[in-house]
Amino acid sequence: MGKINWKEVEGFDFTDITYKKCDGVARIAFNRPEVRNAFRPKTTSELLRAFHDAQEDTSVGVVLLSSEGPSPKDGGWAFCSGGDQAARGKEGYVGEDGYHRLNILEVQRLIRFMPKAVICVVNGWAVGGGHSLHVVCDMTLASKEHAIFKQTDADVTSFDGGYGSAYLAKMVGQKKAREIFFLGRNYSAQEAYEMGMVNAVVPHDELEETAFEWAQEVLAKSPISIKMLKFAMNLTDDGMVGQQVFAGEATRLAYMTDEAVEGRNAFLEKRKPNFEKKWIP
Ligand code: S0N
Repeated sequence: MGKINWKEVEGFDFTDITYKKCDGVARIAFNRPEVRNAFRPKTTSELLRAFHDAQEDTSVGVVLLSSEGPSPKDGGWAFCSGGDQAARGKEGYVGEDGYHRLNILEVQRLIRFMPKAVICVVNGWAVGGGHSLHVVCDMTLASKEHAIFKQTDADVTSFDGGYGSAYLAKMVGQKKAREIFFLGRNYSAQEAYEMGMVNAVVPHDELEETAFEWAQEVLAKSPISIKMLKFAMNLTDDGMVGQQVFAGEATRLAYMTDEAVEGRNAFLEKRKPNFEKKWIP
C-alpha cells in the first residue's frame, strides 16, 4: 500500500491533537510529544470535539486513535502517558479557565458507545490514562519496537476504577490485571499480545499502514452489523446503559418495518392503527 493521503479536517483550531481523514477513516492523534503525549483538560476537550465529529460524519466508518511523535526533545515515542501531572491541582486537572475537570472519562464513553470501530495505534508508551484509553478501544495494534504498556495510576494517586481496570480484568484475567495495576511494571508489545490486550504486534515502520489496512477491512463489512456487534459485545459489561445503546439501535431497525410506518401514520391521520395482526414467531 502506498502512502496514506491524510487530509487535515478543516474548521478546528486544535493544538493538543491532530485530526485527519482519508477514505472513510478518521485519524485522531495526541500532539504533545514533548510530555509523552500526556493529556490536560484542553486535550480532552479537543478529543471530544474530534470524536464527536467522526461519530456524526457518515463518510467515516473507522477511527484510528494514535499520536504524533517522536519527542523533539529526546526522540522518545509515546502513544499517551495519561493525565498531565503538571496540570493537576488539588481537585483534579485544571483547565485554562481555572476549573478542575477530568473529562477523559467522557472521551472513554464516546469511544465505547460510538457506533463505529475505534482502533488504538500504540506507537510508544501507553501509560496510566493512556493505557486505559487503549483498553477501551475496540482493537489495539502495537509497535514491535517502541510500544510499552504500563500502569502508573497507583504511583500518582490518579486511578481509573472503571474501564481502565475492571474491563481490563475481563480482557486479561483478574490476576494479570491486578499485577498490572499493583506492580506497575513495563510490558512489551509481545507480552501485551500474549495477555490478550493487543490484537497484533507490528513493525514500527508499518504500524500506521497496517492500522489503515485493518480499517479498510472493517469498512468492507456491513455498517449495521459492525454497529450491532460492537453494542452486543459491550452490552453484558455496560448494564442498563449497554442495554439502552443496543436497544436504541433495535428501535431504529423497527422504524424501518411496515408495522412502524402504520403506527406513525395512524397517529398522524387520527385513526386506529391496523397492524394486520401478524404475530410472527
Ligand atoms: C511515560 C513514562 C514512563 C516515560 O518515561 P521516559 O521515557 O523516561 O520519559 P520521561 O523523561 O519520564 O518524560 C519525558 C518528559 O515528559 C514529561 N511527562 C511524561 N509523562 C507525563 C505526564 N503524565 N504528565 C506530565 N508530564 C509528563 C516528563 O516530565 C518529561 O518532561 P521533561 O523533559 O520536562 O523532564 C514516564 O514519563 C511516566 O511515568 N510518566 C508519568 C505517567 C503517569 O503517572 N501518568 C498519570 C497516571 N494517571 C492517569 O493518567 C490517570 C488520569 C486520569 O485521567 C483518570 C483519573 C480517574 C479515572 C480515570 C482516569 C483515566 O485513566 O483515564
